[in-house]
Amino acid sequence: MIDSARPRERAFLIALDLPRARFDPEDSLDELGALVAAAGGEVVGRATQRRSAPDPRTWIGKGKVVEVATAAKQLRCDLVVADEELAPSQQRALEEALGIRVVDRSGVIIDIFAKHARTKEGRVQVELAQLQYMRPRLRGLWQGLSRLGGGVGTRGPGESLLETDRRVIDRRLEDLKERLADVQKQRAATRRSRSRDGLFLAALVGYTNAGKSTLMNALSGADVLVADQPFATLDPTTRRTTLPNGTVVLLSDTVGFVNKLPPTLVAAFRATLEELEDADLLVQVVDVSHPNLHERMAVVAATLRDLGLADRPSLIVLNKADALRGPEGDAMREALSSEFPTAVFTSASTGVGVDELRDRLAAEAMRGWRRVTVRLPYSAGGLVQRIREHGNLRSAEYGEAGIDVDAEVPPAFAAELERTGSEGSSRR
Ligand SMILES: Nc1nc2c(ncn2[C@@H]2O[C@H](COP(=O)(O)OP(=O)(O)OP(=O)(O)O)[C@@H](O)[C@H]2O)c(=O)[nH]1
Ligand SMILES: [Mg+2]
Repeated sequence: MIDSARPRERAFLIALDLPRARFDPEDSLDELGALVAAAGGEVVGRATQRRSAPDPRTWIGKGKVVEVATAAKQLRCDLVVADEELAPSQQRALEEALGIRVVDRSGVIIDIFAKHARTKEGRVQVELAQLQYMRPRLRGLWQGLSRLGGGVGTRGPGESLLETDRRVIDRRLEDLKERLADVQKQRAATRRSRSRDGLFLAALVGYTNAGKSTLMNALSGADVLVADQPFATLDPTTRRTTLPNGTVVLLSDTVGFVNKLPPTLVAAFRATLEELEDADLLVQVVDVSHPNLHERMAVVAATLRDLGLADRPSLIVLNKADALRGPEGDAMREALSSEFPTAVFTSASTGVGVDELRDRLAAEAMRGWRRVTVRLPYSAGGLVQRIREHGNLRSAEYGEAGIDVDAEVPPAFAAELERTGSEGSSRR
């Protein structure tokens, strides 16, 4: 939607100031500006309009249309970007009224995803979202083309051409959905084998650019991409890591959230987000250096609710704590400590607080573990190694009658050990 192959397209941003909006419109426009920049555009102007509701036809009101059209012309803009997903008819009407190409927030976000998708799965998901988004907007796209006066459709395309395109898109959508279903099957298989392994899974979630990937690297020695831009991570990564008490856990890094995440993207990335369904713990990473951190936390909470994950145990990590400097920073730190008494402060990029986070993860992983003392037959000696990996082996004594084991392990594993061994046969 934003052509990143050409010199940076000049964008004029518009937002509505509606009652009960989660973000202040100026803050939301700042964020939209960052999104437009990540998509390859350059912001040259912006405007907001206070309204009780969007104009059903052109989203912004009549007077504002004239104002924006004049400003955009003066600033030699290539496009106007609306800070909300517009109905296809609104987008068309606004384009006509302004006489300039109109892109909406969803279009920009989908663009960034398309730019950043690396794996086959990521590409399939993005294309699916793109086509679903574009399909009802085809007519507008065609009109845009004909206005450019290019060879195709200078006389305006016939409805039949549009129909052909819809059919092509529908066929492609079917194809993509099938491929995604295959991917989902594979994922489910991996998940099943992992759950058999019984490892504790902690998933890093949070607003985009909060530092999830940096934290993933700091905690697990992984080497996932870190970048100061929205949606650097699209494809989930899972790594095993050993915590201070010897516990092995899985850590999972995944796509970040943003305010007004396009519904077609959420649907298409369901497979990726399903990774979160298995998580024993959601590690909510918050960027404390951002002025809108509370609004962003509310977006994350709402997104988790939409994904059915509101009740999952979670641990709040207040990241980028190195940015809290001076008296103001100290006051902020204090306020956050009392607001989130169980949260951990970290600086993923300098490593401060990461050890404490490791300890907290270990404690979370051990919550609900049971202490078992059993005598295992030598034929089940392999279990001792598994205890080392998945639990805490306090002692193992190799006697004539078997191995006397004293350990703390996850409940399911405890039951398995008790079935295999003879109970209470060890000392104490
Ligand atoms: N000052 C400071 N910067 C940090 C810290 N942690 C991460 N960053 C920076 O924040 C930016 C985003 O970091 P990422 O780890 O890519 O963030 P993310 O949450 O994975 O972002 P997405 O994958 O895009 O959703 C990068 O420029 C990091 O270097 C921190 O503790 N302090
Ligand atoms: Mg990331």
